[in-house]
Amino acid sequence: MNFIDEAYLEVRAGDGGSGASSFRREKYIPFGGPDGGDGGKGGDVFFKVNQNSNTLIDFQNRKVFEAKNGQRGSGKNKSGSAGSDLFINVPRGTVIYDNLTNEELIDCTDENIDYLIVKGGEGGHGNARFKSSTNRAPRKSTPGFKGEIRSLRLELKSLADVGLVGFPNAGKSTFLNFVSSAKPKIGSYPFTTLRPHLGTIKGTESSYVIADIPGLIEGASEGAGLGIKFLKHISRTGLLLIFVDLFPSDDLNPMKQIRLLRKELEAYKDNLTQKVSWVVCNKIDLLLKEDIKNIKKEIQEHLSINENDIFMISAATGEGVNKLLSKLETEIFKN
Ligand SMILES: Nc1nc2c(ncn2[C@@H]2O[C@H](COP(=O)(O)OP(=O)(O)OP(=O)(O)O)[C@@H](O)[C@H]2O)c(=O)[nH]1
Ligand SMILES: [Mg+2]
Repeated sequence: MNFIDEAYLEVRAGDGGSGASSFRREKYIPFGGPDGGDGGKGGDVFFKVNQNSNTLIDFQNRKVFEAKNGQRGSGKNKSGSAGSDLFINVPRGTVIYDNLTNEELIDCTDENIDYLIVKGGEGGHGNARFKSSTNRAPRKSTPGFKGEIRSLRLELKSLADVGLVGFPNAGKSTFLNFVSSAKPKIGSYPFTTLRPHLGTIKGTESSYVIADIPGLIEGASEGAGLGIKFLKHISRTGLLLIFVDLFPSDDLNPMKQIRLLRKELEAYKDNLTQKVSWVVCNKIDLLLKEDIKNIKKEIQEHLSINENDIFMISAATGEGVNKLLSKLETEIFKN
């Protein structure tokens, strides 16, 4: 599985080059003045969003990222050249923390921005700078300044508008396959999905993104199953779809599923229950019309969920899916 959503690394900006101490030496000018140039500035380090990447796997092996040092100055007032900057590509939605203080530094969301993380040191001054009326032949020059160094933690929190949560096998991936061109694997066994998948839905006016994550099970918040570590990928979505399996293989009836899922979401640190969440009951193709109606009523009444927030669909046949999609679009773009 080459999906990695956390990484640790060190970034080092380049040091400034030192200033030169030098005197003009030319024919016929026996005592030339100081002509040592300044050192070049060290390179900066930036983060940049790479839209084609969705994992931090590149940081598994490489831990140190360094920009180039500035060159030293030289005679004839020649400044050293600046060290080149370093650009580190990360997936969209990567949040960068200071690993020592845990402070959030940058949220890499915009592919048009170069996010500066550490600044290169300024170059030192050459001795030409120190010439004055009282000292016409200074030897003094200064070293360059050190580049900044920072130890970082990177966390990928996918950016999606809608998140799918549900027990394994509820049909989340089948749904994403049906509505988008994303192709997460579908399986008749639990834990088919092992990493988040993002699918883009082309709405009537704009597109939006749905995130499918691995299924949750009871006790997920305490680490059971694949645990809740993937919930961070839906922590930034405005809307959650709680996927319910209407044809579960065990005794997890729909009401039980919703109750347990709500409990796990509540236990998550960002308290995901504060989001807008709708209930999506899947696999209606396997049930009688009468039963579908009753289940919906039961959910409405026993869990006090608004009728408009419950959807009965079949991700296999597509029944009810268009209605859900059009409501989703309205909700997402209502502002
Ligand atoms: N009859 C019927 N079967 C469905 C429907 N949706 C999904 N399935 C089946 O249910 C099984 C599980 O589907 P997945 O989409 O892999 O379920 P998931 O929720 O993504 O499961 P995990 O990745 O394990 O969390 C597969 O065998 C699907 O073919 C549906 O609407 N009707
Ligand atoms: Mg799946």
